[in-house]
Amino acid sequence: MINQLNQLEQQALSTIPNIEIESSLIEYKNTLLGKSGELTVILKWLKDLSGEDRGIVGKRANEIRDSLTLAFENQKDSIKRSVIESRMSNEKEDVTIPFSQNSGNIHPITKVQQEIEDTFRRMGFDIFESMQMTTEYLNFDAVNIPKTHPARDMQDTFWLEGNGNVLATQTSCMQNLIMKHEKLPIRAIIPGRVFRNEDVDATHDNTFYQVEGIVIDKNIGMGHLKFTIKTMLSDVFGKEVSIRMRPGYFPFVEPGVEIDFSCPFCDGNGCKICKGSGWIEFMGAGLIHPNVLKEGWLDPEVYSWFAFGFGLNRLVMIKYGIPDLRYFMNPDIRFLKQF
Ligand code: FA5
Repeated sequence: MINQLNQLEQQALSTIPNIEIESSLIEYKNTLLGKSGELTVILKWLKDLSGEDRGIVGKRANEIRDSLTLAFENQKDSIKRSVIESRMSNEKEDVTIPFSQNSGNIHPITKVQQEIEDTFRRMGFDIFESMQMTTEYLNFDAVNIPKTHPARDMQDTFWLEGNGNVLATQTSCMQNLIMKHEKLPIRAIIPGRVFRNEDVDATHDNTFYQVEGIVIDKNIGMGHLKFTIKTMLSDVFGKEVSIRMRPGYFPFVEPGVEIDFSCPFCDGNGCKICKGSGWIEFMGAGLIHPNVLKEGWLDPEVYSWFAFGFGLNRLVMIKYGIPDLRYFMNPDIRFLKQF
């Protein structure tokens, strides 16, 4: 029986390396090691042998099963390798195909955001990214909008289940963190994605982008705010624009202002884009409210400040004449290719 086993092993070990197709290898393995394979059948006969013979034959049969199993594994690996090698040598890349054919574009919102970041960097500002998910405290309480304040209703909020967290409704949710954790003086802009539980139409989405700005330094006033916004908008439109301020209400600034800029398409003379007024309503801003400063551990005796926040989608719509803000979230390549 030992001879029979040795013969079986020899024959198998010389056959296995010549099998080049994986399915044939599996088939051959079954004829030897499968349920009714040759070696399995021999192992079944063991029980009919006497004690001493059973030990000797059993040991040899198990050795052969291990050596064949290893040989099958090695051959399987080698078949796989040669399949990959032959594909690699046959499937050569065609370097003549123009590779720009399907390349993407930078989204217009990202493009304008990057331009704005460059302008602010030149003015010595740091750039922080706003959080998309935040706490009720940072989004509301820390910026002077306590629970009972009617201003909470101005921003329809997506509340997250369970813990009082929210999807950020405004990039102003970063004000408190920056005041507490950044070294003074602070000059920062904070672009970010915000969410409001609003009905979607041509000028309102439930997901949009804002850019927040905070300056905390000595001897800062409205003139600095005006210069900063004028510089940014003149860069965005590639020509000098004028700025005007009107009183505006936001709980986190006092005094608060609404900022408009002169229409860059008609130079303030009146056209379709500015609805004949020569001005485009743009953003909220003001000097930071004392309650917000106290909440941010700052001493109003030494420093002065301003903050502003605007909708990036709206600015991009004006810059490129985009009639409907729903295009921004729509992955239509014909829209995106224009920028
Ligand atoms: C704010 O969110 C204030 N945090 C801005 C601010 C910061 C004021 C610092 C003063 C100081 P408001 O809710 O107006 O303000 O939103 C700011 C801008 O976001 C709007 O002018 C508008 O351009 C844009 N916006 C608001 N709601 C939507 C919406 N549903 N879809 C698209 N853009 C929107």
